[in-house]
Amino acid sequence: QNKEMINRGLFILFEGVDRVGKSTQVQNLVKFLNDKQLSTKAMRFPDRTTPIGTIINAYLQNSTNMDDRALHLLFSSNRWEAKDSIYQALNSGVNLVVDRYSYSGVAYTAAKGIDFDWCYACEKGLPEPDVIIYLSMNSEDATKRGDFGGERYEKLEFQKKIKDIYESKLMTPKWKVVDANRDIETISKEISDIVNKELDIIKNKQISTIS
Ligand code: 2DT
Ligand code: MG
Repeated sequence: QNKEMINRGLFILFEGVDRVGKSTQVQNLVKFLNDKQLSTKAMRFPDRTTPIGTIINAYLQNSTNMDDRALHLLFSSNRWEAKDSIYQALNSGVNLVVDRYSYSGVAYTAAKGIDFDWCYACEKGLPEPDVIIYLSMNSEDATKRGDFGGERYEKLEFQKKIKDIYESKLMTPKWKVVDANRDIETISKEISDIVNKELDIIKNKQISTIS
């Protein structure tokens, strides 16, 4: 009976290519919400701490090779294995701020030339984010940022393909596009304004699934 009195948590997702500042903005939003006494947790995909995540990590760090579709299914499994804990958090009123999810999965594998619908199929049925914040930036500028180039996918031409798939095939009018080529505080302020608005609208809606 107590359960009905708890508003469910919001599922807030950050998407975008490498080095646009997703992790920084996730941290800032988690802090912003917790400071408002709204219990909030960060989550990220791939979750490299699970057995499946360990295999993914080895691939990303170039220490193993793998068939592209086999790898894609591992990234997807890495979300399916988190499904119960996602529902558990949201249903107990905890907001989740998530760094990458199904849309990264589709964009990165489809950018290798693998059929878009095939890539999307294994995501269907996963809990769907309430808010998707897409950090947008010119690929040349993103690739010049610190630390770029260390992992498998961090090559300019590939990053451009990923950006194109996000923007021409995945993005819907529901996505909030945020210009990531500004200072951190300006971006954080825009994002917290967006989330503040969504908090009231969404908290009474049921969690949907990706279809
Ligand atoms: P980070 O740099 O954010 O740790 O991501 N990726 C991610 C995929 O190819 N498929 C997926 O499903 C996900 C979630 C994006 C590591 C890299 O893994 C890519 C960059
Ligand atoms: Mg990375």
